[in-house]
Amino acid sequence: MERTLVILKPDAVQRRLCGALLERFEHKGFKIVGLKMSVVERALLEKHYAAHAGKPFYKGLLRFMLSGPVVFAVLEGHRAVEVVRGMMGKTFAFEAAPGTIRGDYGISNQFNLIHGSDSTAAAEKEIALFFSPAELVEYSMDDDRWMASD
Ligand code: IDP
Ligand code: MG
Repeated sequence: MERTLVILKPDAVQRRLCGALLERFEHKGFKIVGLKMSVVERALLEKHYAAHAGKPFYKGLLRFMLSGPVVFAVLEGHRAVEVVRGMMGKTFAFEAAPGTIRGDYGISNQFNLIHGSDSTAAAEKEIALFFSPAELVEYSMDDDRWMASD
């Protein structure tokens, strides 16, 4: 089953939206297989956002992401990467469609509440960057026969 990495960014934590955002993913049918909170280590964040190094918003992005604690979640489910990206909405919250997380809770370009891996290859890398194997939990759910098959 596919996995993806979600980060509830510092604005989501400060605005007390973590529960509301995780609830959306649970209601959709995802299984939480990893969950923790911390201030991100700068070195890990630089690796995570390496593709954006040098872009005009990069320094501000690092400052924002280091400004307070975040919540890391690994979600497992059918086509997790694509479905979670869809639930997040477009990058700039002011453009994100109503019904998406960014569309319902934000309006800023930068403070857009949530990160989600944008490909299965990125998901694999990002999960390994922020979680040790022992922090990922294998378990079955009683509703798997409804939620977990193609
Ligand atoms: P994504 O989070 O939707 O995948 P990316 O293009 O990967 O979007 O950008 C990473 C993050 O950098 C965004 O979520 C947002 O917080 C920030 N960001 C991207 N582009 C801009 C910009 O033009 N101005 C300010 N912040 C930006
Ligand atoms: Mg991205």
